[in-house]
Amino acid sequence: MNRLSIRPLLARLAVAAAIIVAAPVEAQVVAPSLFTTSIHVQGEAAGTEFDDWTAAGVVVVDADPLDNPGSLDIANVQVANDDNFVYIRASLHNAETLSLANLFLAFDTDQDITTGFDIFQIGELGSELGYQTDFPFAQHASAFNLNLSLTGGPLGNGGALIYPFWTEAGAPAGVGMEWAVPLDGVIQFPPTLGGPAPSIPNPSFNFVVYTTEGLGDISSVISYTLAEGPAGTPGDFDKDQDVDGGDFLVWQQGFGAPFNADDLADWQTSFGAGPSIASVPEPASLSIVAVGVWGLYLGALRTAPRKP
Ligand SMILES: [Ca+2]
Ligand SMILES: [Ca+2]
Ligand SMILES: [Ca+2]
Ligand SMILES: [Ca+2]
Repeated sequence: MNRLSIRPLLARLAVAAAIIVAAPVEAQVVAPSLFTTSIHVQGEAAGTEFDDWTAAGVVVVDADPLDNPGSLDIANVQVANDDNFVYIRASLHNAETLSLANLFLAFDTDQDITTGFDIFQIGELGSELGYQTDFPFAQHASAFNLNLSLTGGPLGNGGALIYPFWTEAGAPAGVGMEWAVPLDGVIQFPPTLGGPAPSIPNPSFNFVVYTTEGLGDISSVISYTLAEGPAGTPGDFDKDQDVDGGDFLVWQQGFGAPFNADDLADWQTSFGAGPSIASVPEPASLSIVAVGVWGLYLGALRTAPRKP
């Protein structure tokens, strides 16, 4: 992953902000929540990379006008999610392939314009989390980029999967981009700012897609609420379609939060459900930390159906 310096952008943002006298009010739109496991970012056959959006039935939530000819000109924005990512696609009006190095996302993760960075001073988005292509950065009311590291996500640094992506030849280029923004990113806030916190801490957030063209091209403020996936088998805590010893380990590690005794009862009831039964963990492999848990576990084994 290539990391761009944000410093030049800061300067350009300052210029863009300075020339804005009366910022037009951006439209605000609410995107329908859509849970789908059919969106893929990277690894798709050449020429089909964006077909998944249509196949998954993701509607265009914002149709930005052709208002910035000659440079990046945002057109349609779509959004959906699964358990691991929020997926965003932005298409461009441009017909020719352009560098996408200056394509950005900004997330107002608490839907509060008084917290976070006011992108282009439109006064409708206080962004706590930004992405320049795939590169994440934390924002603050007083700072476009807090220069804090992130963890989590498939890249380990909170970075998004993107298509097109950076190559040794340079910046991603094309006429649109799709992002898979990880939902398990963590911003390494210092203790003075409360310590590490999820990069997307709430199920509902607002976001925009923008470029360095200032208000010449920015999407509407899009509100989105993460959709929950279809209910699986109770007790399938690791969501691998079965209820087995692996789920017990997940429950054990999450005992107190997010899991409680009721969840263990689900696990007991459903134990053995699913297409395959992994081996039940041996006592020696478990680190039982909660008093009484082991007894519940043994109780479950006595009552649960066993497969040979
Ligand atoms: Ca795709
Ligand atoms: Ca546009
Ligand atoms: Ca905010
Ligand atoms: Ca499972």
